Order: sequence, then C-alpha cells, then structure tokens
Amino acid sequence: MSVSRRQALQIGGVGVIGALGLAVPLSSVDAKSASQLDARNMPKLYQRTLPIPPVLAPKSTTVGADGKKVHLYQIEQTACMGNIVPGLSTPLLGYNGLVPGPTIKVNQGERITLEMDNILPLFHPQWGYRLDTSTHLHGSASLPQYDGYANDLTGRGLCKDYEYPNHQPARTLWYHDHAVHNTAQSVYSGLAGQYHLHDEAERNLLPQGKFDVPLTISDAMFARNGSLGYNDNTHSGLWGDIILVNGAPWPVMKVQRRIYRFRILNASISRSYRFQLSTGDPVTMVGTDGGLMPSAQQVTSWRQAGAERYEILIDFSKYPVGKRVELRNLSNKNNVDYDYTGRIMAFDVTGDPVDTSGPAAKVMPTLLTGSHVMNLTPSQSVKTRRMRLKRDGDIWTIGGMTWDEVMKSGYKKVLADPDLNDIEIWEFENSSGGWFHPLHIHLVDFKVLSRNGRPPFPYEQGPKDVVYVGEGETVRLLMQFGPHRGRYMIHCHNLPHEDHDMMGQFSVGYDPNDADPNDPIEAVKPHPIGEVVPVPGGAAADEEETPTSETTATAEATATQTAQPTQPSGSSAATETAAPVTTQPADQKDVVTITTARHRLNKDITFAGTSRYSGTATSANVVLYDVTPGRTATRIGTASINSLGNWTWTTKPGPSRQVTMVRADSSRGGTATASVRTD
Ligand SMILES: [Cu+2]
Repeated sequence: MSVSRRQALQIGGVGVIGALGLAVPLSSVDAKSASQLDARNMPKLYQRTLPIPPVLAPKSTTVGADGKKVHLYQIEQTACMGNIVPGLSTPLLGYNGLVPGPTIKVNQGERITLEMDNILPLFHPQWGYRLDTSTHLHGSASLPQYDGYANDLTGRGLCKDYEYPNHQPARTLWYHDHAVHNTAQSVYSGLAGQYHLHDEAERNLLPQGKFDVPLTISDAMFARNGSLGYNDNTHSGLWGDIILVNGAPWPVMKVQRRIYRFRILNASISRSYRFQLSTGDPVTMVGTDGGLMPSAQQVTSWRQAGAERYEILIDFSKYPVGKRVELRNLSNKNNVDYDYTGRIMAFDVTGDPVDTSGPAAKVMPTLLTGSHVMNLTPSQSVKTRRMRLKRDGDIWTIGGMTWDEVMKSGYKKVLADPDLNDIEIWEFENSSGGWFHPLHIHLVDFKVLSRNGRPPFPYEQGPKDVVYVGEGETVRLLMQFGPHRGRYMIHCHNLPHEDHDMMGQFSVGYDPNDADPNDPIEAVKPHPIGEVVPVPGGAAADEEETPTSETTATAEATATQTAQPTQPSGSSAATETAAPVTTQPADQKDVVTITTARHRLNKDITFAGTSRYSGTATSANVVLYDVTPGRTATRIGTASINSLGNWTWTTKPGPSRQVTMVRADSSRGGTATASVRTD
C-alpha cells in the first residue's frame, strides 16, 4: 500500500492544501512522519505530565422512587483550542471544551440523565461537514432512543437528554460521537470521553481514586500550523505519527512504589496497538470491555483495536526509585508506523511515601468475578449466524450490508432479528489479508468462544463488546439479546470503515415492520437548549417542534436556565444551580478573571478574560451567565480558552436586555463575576 500524492494533499484539510502539497508530499508509507510540523513544533518523548481529565460533577442529584440516586449531568459540545504540540494551538471539538471529555463516574443502579448540548459551529471549521451530533455511550445497554443511533441527530442549538440505566456490572465505558458518515472526523477532532461504572465487587477488588487511572490513547497528524491533518487513505485508515494519551503527546506519569490500575481505551479512529512494558514484565489484566474478568491474567503483550478497553494492574513496587518504565507499542499487521509510534508513555517510579490505602495496593488479586455472559455456554444457543466482513469496491460491508441500504429501507432492513433473551452464536469472517476490523455490537456483552477454531487469547477471556477480527481470522461470539427490544447498530470500529459504510443493524424482540415504541430516531427528539428537561429517569415528554439550526446564533444568547434566582456574587449555590461544574485534582487550580465586560445597548456585548491553570489540561472553555441582580440566571454563551489562557466572547448586534453583571465559569472549575460597563 502506498500513499498517493492525491491522498497526501488531503492532509490538513482545505485550509492548508497548497502549502502542504508543495512542501512535503508523502511518497510512501515509509515516510518518517505524517505531520508537517516544523522541528521546533514537533513534540518530544516524555516531556509532558500525563493529564487526568476532570471528573464531571452532576448538575443535580435527586432520589428516585426506588430509593436510588438519579443524577442530572450537562455537557456542552463546543469548538475549543488545545495545546498539543509545542508553540502552536490546535482547533478541536470538545465535550465542555475538553479533549478528551470529562470523566463521568457513577455507581451501579444510580441512573443518569445526560443533557448533551450542541453548541458547535454549524459546520466543521476544517472539513466543512455539518456538525450534527449523536452521542453513543459505548458499553451501556441503553434503550435504542438513547443509544446514539447514527441518524438520531442533534443539530446546533439543540440538546438531547440521554438516559443511562447503569444497571450493568462495573466496567469502563466511553461516550463518543456517532453521527452518520462523520463519526471518524468528529471523534478524531476530540468528541470522546471515559465513563466509569462502579459496583461493590469492583470497589472491593481493585485500586480506586487516584490509583485508578484512565488512559485514553489516540494518534494524530498535524499540519504545519498546528491544526489536525486528516488522511484516511481512501477510507482504509488514518495513521497518525504522534501518539496522544489523554490528549498529551507521549506523556510521563510519576508513580509510587505500589500497584496502579489503568483503564486503557484505544480511542484511535483506525490504529491498533500491541502494548508491552519496556521491562518485558507482564501486566495483570483484570478487566475487558464489559467489566471484570472471572480471573486475572498475566499478559506480556496484547493487541488492542479501536474502542476496545482493557483494565490492567502494574506493580511498581518491584522497581527501584528512579526507574522509568515505558508503555510501548509493538504494532500489528496493516498499521502504518512511524519513528515514534512504538512509544506510548512512561511511568517514573518515585521515592514518595507510599499510600497503601484501598484494595490491591500491594497484593495482586487473582480471582475476580464472574458475569452472566461469561457463564453462558454454546449449548444454550438457539441459532448461529455467519457474516463476512469485506470490501466491495469503494465501500466496506458487513454481512453484505451497508448503512446506506439501512437508510434507504427507512431503517427497517436488519442483519438479524433475535427474540428478546435469545442466546445466539454470531460468527464473523475476515478472509482478507489486507486489513483488520474491530467489530462492535451494540446493546450486548459477548463471550469470545474461538478464533480460527482455537481458544481466544487469555486477555480476551472476559466480557467484550468489541472483538478484534484480524487478517484471515474467523471469530465466534456467544451472547444473549436483551434487556431491551429494538433496533441497534453493529459496525466496524475502524471509523473510516464505519463511515464508508461498514454498519448494519439488528432488531431484538419484534418485527422491524411493526410500530416501535423505542424507535431510535422518533421516540425522543432533541429540544432547544435551556428548555425544561424531563424529570431524570422519567418518561421523556414529547417535545415541541424544534427551531431550525440557523436560528441558534441568537438562541444561544436568549436561552434561559431553569435555575433559581441567582446570587449576584456568584456564590457556590448559584454555581450549582446554574452551571455545569467540573471537579479537578486539588493540585490543579484554575484562576478565572474577567478583563472586559462591556454592553453597548441594542448592539453587542463583549466579554474577555483569562483562565490560568497550573496543570496540563489541553483545553477548556468558559460558560458565560447573565447574573444581573433580580433576574433569573441566564446562560448567554460559551468561549474557548486559547493556548495563552485567554478567552473572548462577543454577541452579534441585537440583544436588547441590559446586562449589568456577568459570571464566567471555567469548565475546569474556576469562576469570576464582574459588573458590566454599559456604553
Ligand atoms: Cu473495518
């Protein structure tokens, strides 16, 4: 496979085609880098501290009729700037202006309503497609209307309230964009974050708190100006030369001499990894996509494709103070590798006092916990279905189907129609030698029975929802369909494959021609941001018809919060009721100031300020509120913080209300209030 000049020209998108094409055409996959950065802007290994995404705090928490907590969360999808490469800023899309998005943590049985606000630009600033979004919580058995169905789109100025039941066993999930035909570029631009479901078994067995570390790994390529490049080699795959962990290139983490737990998510849109420690020592694998394995596995290296999650334990007590342990990547067939794609991150063992609190600080667990799916046996299966994963001309197909065909059928065409609670074996064959496919089935956890007739790898012997179907491989999977009826997607998680057009659907528990009370597109519609949200966990009311996206430039300025009257001082009470709040590690202080607050009557409103941060988060935003005394707090806009920590926000001419006081809340937790000068 070689990269043609035409494909090389695609790097960096519309804005930089000319400069890139002339300067550094990529002639082959042997190119030493995919990025076009000047040497001084090229990140170096192990210079950055590993950023830890903040844990999102709920906007409110109530107690449901069942006595369990019900949390309301709010996330704004925004354009933002990241500091990824030295000396340059990178335009990104973020959840609350963060890449990756904030981590959501929840206990089993506690329900979540997630209000997902789309305040992105109408069109992608680099690639021009319309930024309608659909949010999938990957790993959750959500109802179809909350599962992020590709065509269940939320346009700019609208929000959708997603309901997550969290009844499953503890696991590492992730939320990411799933918009039809644009998932690859939207996830690549930053729309991905981790979501941790905890339960009692897991809390008693595995490290918690700061010893429970999310590692979201991705790869990227950059244009000379620091913006993201994009080249998916005619939808085969995007192979970046810069490896990011939690949004930082090749970071370092200081560790105590004890056991740590790492939740490794491969959020690369195409690249698969074969991870190994530089010491050659095994890690202790304890969790797969669907949660804890029945027993821990000692694993020296493992391959991990897009969307797969593995939870590993590393015991740093066996290394001397000052030792650097690297997480490396030995790669797999049909990835394109560059000089430093074999490196991921480093752990530096410190002589700091060792905190041995919590489970598994010093002793590795061996027996973990069983699960419903791992206890299933093939003899319980009522049906075996076989599907091939292949390329047909310009498009990728799954069981001979494409998503385009599903759309053209009015979303009725299905690959399979198991009855509710049926147990089936699904077999996937990839007879090509030229590519691998991470196959993801929504709704269910499955057990990998075999690969090419042999047992699955030791590290796959836990509940899964993505399986690596490698070159020339046939995998057999066992699963039970439930607990919901309805239509769910199945697709390749090499996202350029998914978008072109390797996705189908299956229907659980009824005839797809019947009326569907849980129709993934029709059952719950998006509504304008700021409208009263349904009672968390309750039945979602039918919404009024929604405004067109074009009206939203002013909708943003007039949307009102359903908040209590606000204390103009910006006290904590006001913050809790009116704004999304993020928490962050205590050593990361965010200081927000407002330097300009000006309102020209019947003309524009301008605010500017700074947001200084001691940590290494890649990006953030501020949300601005009108907190004029005597008036209900009103969100009036969002501004991205640039690489220097500055932000500005200006309305278009038009707002007539006089604003006398404004509050700016950073997505990293800080807040500031200022009087507004009226001209
Ligand atoms: Cu694929």
